[in-house]
Amino acid sequence: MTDPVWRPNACILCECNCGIEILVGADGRSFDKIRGDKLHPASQGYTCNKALQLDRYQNGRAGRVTTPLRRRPDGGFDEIDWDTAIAEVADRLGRVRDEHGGETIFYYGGGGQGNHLGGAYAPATMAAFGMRYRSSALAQEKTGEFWVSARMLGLPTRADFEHCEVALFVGKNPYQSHGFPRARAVLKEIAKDPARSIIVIDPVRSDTAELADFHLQLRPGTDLYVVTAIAAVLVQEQLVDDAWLAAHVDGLDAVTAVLRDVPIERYCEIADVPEQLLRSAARRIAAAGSVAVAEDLGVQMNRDSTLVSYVERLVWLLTGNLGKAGAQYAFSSMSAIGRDRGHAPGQWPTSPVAGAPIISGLVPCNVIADEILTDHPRRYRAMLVESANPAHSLADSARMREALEALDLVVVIDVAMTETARLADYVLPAPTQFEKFEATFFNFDFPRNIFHLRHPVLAPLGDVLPEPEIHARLVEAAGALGEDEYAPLRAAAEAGRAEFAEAFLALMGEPTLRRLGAVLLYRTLGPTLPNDAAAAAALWPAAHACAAANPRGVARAGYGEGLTAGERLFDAIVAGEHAVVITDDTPDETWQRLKGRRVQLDLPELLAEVAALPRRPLPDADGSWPFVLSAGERRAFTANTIMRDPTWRKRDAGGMLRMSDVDAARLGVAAGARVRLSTKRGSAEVHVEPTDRMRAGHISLPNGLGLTTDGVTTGVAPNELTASEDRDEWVGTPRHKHVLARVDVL
Ligand SMILES: Nc1nc2c(c(=O)[nH]1)N[C@H]1C(S)=C(S)[C@@H](COP(=O)(O)OP(=O)(O)OC[C@H]3O[C@@H](n4cnc5c(=O)[nH]c(N)nc54)[C@H](O)[C@@H]3O)O[C@H]1N2
Ligand SMILES: Nc1nc2c(c(=O)[nH]1)N[C@H]1C(S)=C(S)[C@@H](COP(=O)(O)OP(=O)(O)OC[C@H]3O[C@@H](n4cnc5c(=O)[nH]c(N)nc54)[C@H](O)[C@@H]3O)O[C@H]1N2
Ligand code: SF4
Ligand SMILES: [Mo]
Repeated sequence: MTDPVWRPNACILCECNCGIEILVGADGRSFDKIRGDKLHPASQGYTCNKALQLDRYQNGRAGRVTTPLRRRPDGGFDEIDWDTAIAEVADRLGRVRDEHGGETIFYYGGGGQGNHLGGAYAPATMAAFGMRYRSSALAQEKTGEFWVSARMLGLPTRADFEHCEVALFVGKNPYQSHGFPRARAVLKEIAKDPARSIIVIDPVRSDTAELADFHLQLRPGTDLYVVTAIAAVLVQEQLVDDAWLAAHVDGLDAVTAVLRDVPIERYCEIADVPEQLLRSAARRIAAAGSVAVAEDLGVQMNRDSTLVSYVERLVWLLTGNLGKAGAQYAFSSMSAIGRDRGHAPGQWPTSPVAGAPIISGLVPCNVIADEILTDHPRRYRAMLVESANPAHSLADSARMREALEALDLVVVIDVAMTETARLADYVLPAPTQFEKFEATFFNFDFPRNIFHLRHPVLAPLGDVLPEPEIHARLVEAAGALGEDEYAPLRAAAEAGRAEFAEAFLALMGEPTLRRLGAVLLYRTLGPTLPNDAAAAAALWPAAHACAAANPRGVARAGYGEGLTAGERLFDAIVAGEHAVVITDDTPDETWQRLKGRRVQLDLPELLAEVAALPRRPLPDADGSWPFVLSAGERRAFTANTIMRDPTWRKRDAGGMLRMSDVDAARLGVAAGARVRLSTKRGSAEVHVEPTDRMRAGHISLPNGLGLTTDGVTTGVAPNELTASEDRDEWVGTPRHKHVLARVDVL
């Protein structure tokens, strides 16, 4: 692979996964140049500043692990071979299962921003060892939104910013964090078009707010007052879309009754937002032909997060912004992410120790340590971590470390010696995302949705194994699958895809085999796939499920109809190195996906909270914690903990604490001054960046810093300062953006 050709792939640093082309150097390893891939159907050649730094992930001081490791009693690690690693890990997982039950082995992760293909094989490993409980980062951000969506609409939605008249961002800074294709370009297009508007609700004058026509720069943590006031303006000024509501929703009267009584002026005072500005923004939403809305961590990791997700949906539903161009839409998908059943509280499944709600199959991240650090008989005893760094990314890192140390066994599958891997008993090293087949399931675009199976662009370094192979070997070592199951399927696969489908479906009637299905496919269908793409085998049922669930969009994308459509879709995904369009929808497809269901506006428990809001006491000012800290802001050079080489940051190298220049002047600190930042949970030294973009009393730290590479730690790890009990009342998501704090000048 040393020919100097541009090889198509994707950026792995945020969920957009923009298509890129990489020019691999003559050494066969260095990324000499990276550019946007114009043929990519979603990103169309776009990248942001971060993609150009991907060589630092592949070849930088990234702390790569290139051979399996086993921890010694003294805390050091020994290199071991794969046969030993797999045999010992399977044996020790088996012992935990035999002594305490498989459900005490917890699975965490399954993919970062760019790699979900390996995680698609994890359910087989879970089945082989009787594992039941799992979680991932989604359970510290999106589960509130999933739950509210499931109950109101029965499915998740996204928004069409490219075609909207008005874009509304609630606690979301897409100029830096993206979240939809070509975000910076789309934002600039809206900003310069006098017929279109951007509305931003954010206490910070973020890069997105800089482009906004309406910036509601609220007091941190008061979003519930602001979104409720906006919804109330719609009702009280009779700006709701009555005809649309009559045709599509239930529960309007209950919602109207609550919103009619909302004291808008008082809520604006509480949030410190000018009432006229808020009313104008609400009127702009009502007058628009289409409104696209995104909420994100600024509210999802904050006070009242689930309630805000609910009321924010009321705002766009009251104005009829669903199922038309430029508004919210239901998307096609190759996975079931976020497609939950909308259990009412009391009916949802719960975690074994803390009794926390399990939404979308995920235990809330903030209770994981509680589920371990206890003498409860059902506590977790072991953990398998795949492509995640919970010792860094979950609330209260100190307690998380204690929890990991308390387990009988921790196994980490990663590319690097992360904060979590250092605490593991075994580290199983994987090829990087450019050394293997990889894909993500975070594609929710509309009207044309895509899927991208990325091919390896260089050879794996050292003695690493791709995740599907690791899972297959663990499943086999557990004795769950072997030649007895593989042989007949292999024979069928050699006879042809139709014969294979028949043989495979016959086996899937057996529930145990069904859960092992991904590995069965990998070992039997896998070897028949072109380009050695065995890892893509798990996409075969996914393609069929996508074709069955989205027949019109799949047909319009050119794959035909009926059973052959799934087969053709799969073949197209596997055939080339470029992303393919999987569905090509018409704007009304959302209504087909809703299948005639009416939208439920009245979620009684949540609406009762909104009704009670006027009587809710405001939090007392706490003189010992005068600041609100947002712990984990997305900036120009942050990318969760995927980039471990600190030199990738071209600006803000050490991750400054941003603070309003008013506070900086009051404290007498200049740019770059060192201060001590403390919360009830921890304290750290950090440099200050005074800015006129922040409100007095609000401070902000970047996410993904505080990583230790080559023994050097750069910046502050935000979760040294957060506490796991600071979480949402409903779904348990953390309040990382609202941590009470103190700043002492050094
Ligand atoms: N550059 C970069 N991009 C990324 C990532 C990255 O690490 N770096 N990570 C990716 C991931 S995993 C995710 S989940 C997304 C997250 O993307 P975002 O949610 O957009 O990112 P954040 O910067 O965490 O928070 C967004 C905004 O919330 C605001 N905020 C803080 N407090 C409040 C409040 O009280 N109310 C309101 N309304 N807003 C508030 C902040 O000022 C900030 O502008 O980004 C993705 N994209
Ligand atoms: N205080 C605070 N905490 C936060 C946030 C915040 O805003 N504030 N944000 C939260 C959010 S939204 C998120 S999404 C999480 C992110 O946190 P995590 O879900 O823990 O994941 P990442 O930091 O993205 O780390 C991904 C891991 O994958 C590894 N990796 C990279 N490529 C591969 C590969 O090919 N195979 C394998 N097996 N591993 C690979 C990387 O080395 C890294 O260890 O953090 C959360 N934590
Ligand atoms: S970090 Fe930038 S280039 Fe990479 S996927 Fe996200 S938006 Fe695209
Ligand atoms: Mo995230």
